[in-house]
Amino acid sequence: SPATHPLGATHPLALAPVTGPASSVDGFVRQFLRNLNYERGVPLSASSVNDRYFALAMTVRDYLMARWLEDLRRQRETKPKGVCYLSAEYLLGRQLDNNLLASGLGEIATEAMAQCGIDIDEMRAQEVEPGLGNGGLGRLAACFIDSLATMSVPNVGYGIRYEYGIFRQTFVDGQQVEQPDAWLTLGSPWEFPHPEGARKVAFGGHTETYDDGGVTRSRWVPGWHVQAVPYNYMVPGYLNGRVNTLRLWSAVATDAFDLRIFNSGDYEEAVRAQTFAENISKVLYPEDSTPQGKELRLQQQYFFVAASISDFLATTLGDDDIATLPDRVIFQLNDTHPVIAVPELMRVLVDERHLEWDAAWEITKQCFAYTCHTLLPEALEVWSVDLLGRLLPRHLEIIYRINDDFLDEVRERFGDDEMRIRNMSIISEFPERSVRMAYLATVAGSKVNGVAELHSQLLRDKVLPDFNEFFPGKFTNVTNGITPRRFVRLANPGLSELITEAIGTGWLTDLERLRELESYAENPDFRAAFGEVKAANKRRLNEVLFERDGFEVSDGHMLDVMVKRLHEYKRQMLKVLHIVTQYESITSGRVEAADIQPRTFIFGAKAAPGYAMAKRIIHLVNAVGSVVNADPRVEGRLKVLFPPNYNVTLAERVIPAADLSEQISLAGKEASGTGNMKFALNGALTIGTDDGANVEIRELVGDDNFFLFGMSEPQVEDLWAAGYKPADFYQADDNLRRAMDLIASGAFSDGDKSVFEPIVSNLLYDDRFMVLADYSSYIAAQARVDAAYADTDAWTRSAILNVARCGFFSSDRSMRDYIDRIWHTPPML
Ligand code: T68
Repeated sequence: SPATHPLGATHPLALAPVTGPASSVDGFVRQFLRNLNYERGVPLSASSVNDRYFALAMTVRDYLMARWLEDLRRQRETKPKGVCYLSAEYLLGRQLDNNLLASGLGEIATEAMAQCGIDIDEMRAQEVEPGLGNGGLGRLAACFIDSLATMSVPNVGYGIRYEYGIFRQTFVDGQQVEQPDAWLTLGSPWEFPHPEGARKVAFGGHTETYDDGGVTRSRWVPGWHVQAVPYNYMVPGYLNGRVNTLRLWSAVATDAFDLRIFNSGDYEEAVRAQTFAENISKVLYPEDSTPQGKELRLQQQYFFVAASISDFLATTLGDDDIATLPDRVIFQLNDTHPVIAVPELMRVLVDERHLEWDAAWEITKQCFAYTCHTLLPEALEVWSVDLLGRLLPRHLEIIYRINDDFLDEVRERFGDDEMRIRNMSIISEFPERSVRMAYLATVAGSKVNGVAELHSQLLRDKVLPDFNEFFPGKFTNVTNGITPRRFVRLANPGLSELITEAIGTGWLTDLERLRELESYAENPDFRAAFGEVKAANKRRLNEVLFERDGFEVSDGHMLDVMVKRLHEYKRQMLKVLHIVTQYESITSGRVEAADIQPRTFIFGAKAAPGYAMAKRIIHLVNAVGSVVNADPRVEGRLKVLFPPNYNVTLAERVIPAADLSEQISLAGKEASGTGNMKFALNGALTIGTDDGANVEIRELVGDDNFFLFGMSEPQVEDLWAAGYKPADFYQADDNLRRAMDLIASGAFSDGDKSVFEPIVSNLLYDDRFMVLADYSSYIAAQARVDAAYADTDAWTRSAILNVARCGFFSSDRSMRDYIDRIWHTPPML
């Protein structure tokens, strides 16, 4: 009866565990054809590549389904504490290979496809990667949910199902032109829409007070609503039978909204309203460091966190006592983008669940923790009180109350130190009254963490020192990590096989075991095999670059790679100056081409569409590349390649092929970096500054296996304090002057001096990120690279040691740190 079957599963067959298809090639083929016929509605003989890709993906899904349903059932039953990761971005990369790997179906699927006369590679290529993130922060979220599933920790990743992800980058005459990323055009086989699970999200309107049995209370009278429709994605753990959920929200107009306008007879307005609502999840903002304070972005932020909290309370907490919330969930705030969740939970607890303010605040404080990903002041998000009050009037009231209570406590502790009060206030008064989201997150969060040791230390000492003093023990560090499943096993099958041959299996879920490779660095046979893997990876990269961009890459070159977002603080310009220096010294006859190591420089970088200087630098890289690549005087010695549209899929090819990893940000500016970890784990040596996680990489691999250059963070501070004059460095260094002058002369712009003049004068007279100050040290380090690369055996030895000593950078270890220090969410075994 329905009473004994609360889910209404009254048929005995519905109570039996779900079983997947048979784990055999035959079973796979049968299910694949079934999906092709019954889900796609086509016979194999008339199927398109997309049909077959869909049917294959659905078949993989079918194998994972039983686990997914079983994990959800067990969770409903045992009510463990879980992690709700709140992130505006998930840069997932392609799913097919990852899910084949996690389910252990790789070989069966390949054989099954072969038996159907299908090349599985063709279907791999069919998948459009969901680029729902800008860069490091979004990719980190994707690595974290992979690790949580692999460690069997209950987790839901909450985010936004952008209809358009990060723009597709093209180059026209060497300049970046953005194209929309219509990743859903052919559909996605990985998503499960649940329109019936939609949550209603309110916006606008005003607040009013009312009398609640003698107590005056405030409540929100919203002006408009949208529906948030969840799309679920499987997040399978690696070969452990665990499947977690990623739940991304899509915005649609509410019925009520439509109906009201429909009744007024204004059809056009009804359609406009629909479009207005759907705009909320239309497109990912491509700014990775300078939030523009756009209203739509705040709408996106509130939209997804309001839906997520409401969803968690309805589907997971259910009828349980709201006071138990901290025993059931920790909401991890991935940067400040989801921080509006703090006043939202307070609103739900106080206004909807009628808790007293103090009781609600006690619960809220325990339910949140905050990760900061930046040190750049311009990246610290603020929302004008004006805008926030218009869009979320009740939340603004709540923020004011949180701030009042907090500043009262500050006064109690430190006395009426008005300077300090102003510095710590969640509300800043200049240049306009606004809410500092990082401060709100710090006050509310049970913990605040930076993403590498140096970053966390600078957060404590420089960015939020007053808060560190006020909240002893609140600040902590969790150094970032990357998933070895995607970035070693899938991206570098050759190296993975070699590692397994040497040290056996197990390292993919216990990456510190790579230490066992250390002794192999001394083994000539192993070194030869390692070198062969690198060479094969270069050939694999060349194939892709030829196919996608028509590039022809020379064999036997050192591959020197700088791939990351284009930002002045990351200093792609330093790399350009190095290339121009080499080019100039050869073409002017001061250096013999034969005396330098043949190198191919590879760049990958998207610039925020509104970031003019970043776009100019892209133009310059392409311009330098055109000239260098066409000049017979450096042929076979220097080559510059800049494949457009660097994304996760390309990263998986480029990184395993690299010899040299460029991590050259100004010390104190890169919070962590994660590309740096991917390169080291794939056997590239790093040339880098003492910044972000580079510091930890160098400590682990040792100074002999890392090319350090540049000022340290304290030296940077000192030079600033002393009054930095970049022109002095220009005057003092002949090589630097020649390189800058060559750019200024129009040599890379058909004689037109104006094209790159803004770059040159910016470096000479401003140079916020001290490119010129670090130039000579960088050039000297590059000379050491050249010399080291000439000794192939020694280089390979260093590369092996990089792999062996970087197991620490597994995102499994990051997750363990979060669990031990912040979340306290044991695995469900
Ligand atoms: C990056 N931040 C850090 N931000 O720059 C990098 N920002 O050092 C670190 O390794 C990584 O986070 C992971 O911790 C970002 O990627 C963004 O993408 C971003 C997006 C929107 C708004 C602000």
